[in-house]
Amino acid sequence: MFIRKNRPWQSREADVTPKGLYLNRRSIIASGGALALTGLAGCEAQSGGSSTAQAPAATGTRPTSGALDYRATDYTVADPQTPYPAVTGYNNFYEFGIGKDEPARYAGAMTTDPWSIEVEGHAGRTGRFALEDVVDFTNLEERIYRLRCVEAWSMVVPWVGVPLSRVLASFEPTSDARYIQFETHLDRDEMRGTRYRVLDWPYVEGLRMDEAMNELAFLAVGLYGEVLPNQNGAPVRLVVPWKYGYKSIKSISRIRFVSEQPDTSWNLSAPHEYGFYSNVNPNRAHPRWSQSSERVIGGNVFARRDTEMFNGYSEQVAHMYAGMDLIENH
Ligand SMILES: Nc1nc2c(c(=O)[nH]1)N[C@H]1C(S)=C(S)[C@@H](COP(=O)(O)O)O[C@H]1N2
Ligand SMILES: [Mo]
Repeated sequence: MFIRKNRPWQSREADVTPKGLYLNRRSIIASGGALALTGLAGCEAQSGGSSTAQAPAATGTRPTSGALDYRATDYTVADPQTPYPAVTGYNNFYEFGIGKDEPARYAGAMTTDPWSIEVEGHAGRTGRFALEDVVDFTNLEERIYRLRCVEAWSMVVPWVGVPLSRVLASFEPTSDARYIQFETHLDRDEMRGTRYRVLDWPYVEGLRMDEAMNELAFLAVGLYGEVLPNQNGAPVRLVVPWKYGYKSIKSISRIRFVSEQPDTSWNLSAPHEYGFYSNVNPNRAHPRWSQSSERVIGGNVFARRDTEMFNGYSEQVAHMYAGMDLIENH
């Protein structure tokens, strides 16, 4: 179905695209006070552990490599899927470095088995759950979604996973749970990028409860029909296709049901540039570049397309923001 050897796309991109054409966030690191490269912060590393609690609707087993069983769905787009070498070779996962090629080179060091998720806050079922007790690997589906990075590039990725709403409901959130915060695993030894304070680790993200329960919000455990590669956020990551890519937090190890709008990593680091909502919006330029179009990764180096409101998912999500000023609430 796809060719992995030689990484044809990767070499083409690296060799041909002039450096100055990249839109990225490295300039923040050079200029941002909060982002000084001051080394280790002394946080205690977390580690996976055994399950002590059992969530409903999961079978307790999961494959850790190779093909997954899943079914197709109607969630797809007209544009071609981004080739596998690009999806798995051009990544943002700052815990492994800020270069696009660094996650593929270094994320293999991350231990993903065993994996557990700590569930906290306003929910009936809290505690530490093994991943295989949170996600039912016998009931996976494929969703082909657009991914739009705030850096003005995009991909189309065939994810495999489960609706986020199903997983969240299994924890029986109470009426005080108005937002959800997600946290990425943090292991200072295995995640070499975390020795630099480019962000305040661990990486955190969040959604309003209705956003989290929206039909499009997805928890991915695979792509292209196989177990998620580490660089794409193994063993479980969020996919929120109508928001900029940084909302789709990788390698989730903690879920908090909270009543107030939670901290999110990019908002903490540069609030003027990255808001809590981060809905894809071609009408709101990033302070340092336009968001009206995007570079299509994986094909012709110069291929571009117009960016769509909510990344093309208005029909499913626009109602959640009725009456809101989406420039102010960016
Ligand atoms: N923990 C964590 N999650 C993360 C990031 C990160 O640096 N750390 N980068 C985000 C950004 S900016 C994007 S565009 C997507 C990229 O996902 P992909 O590499 O699977 O395409 O992951 C998001 N999730
Ligand atoms: Mo991104």
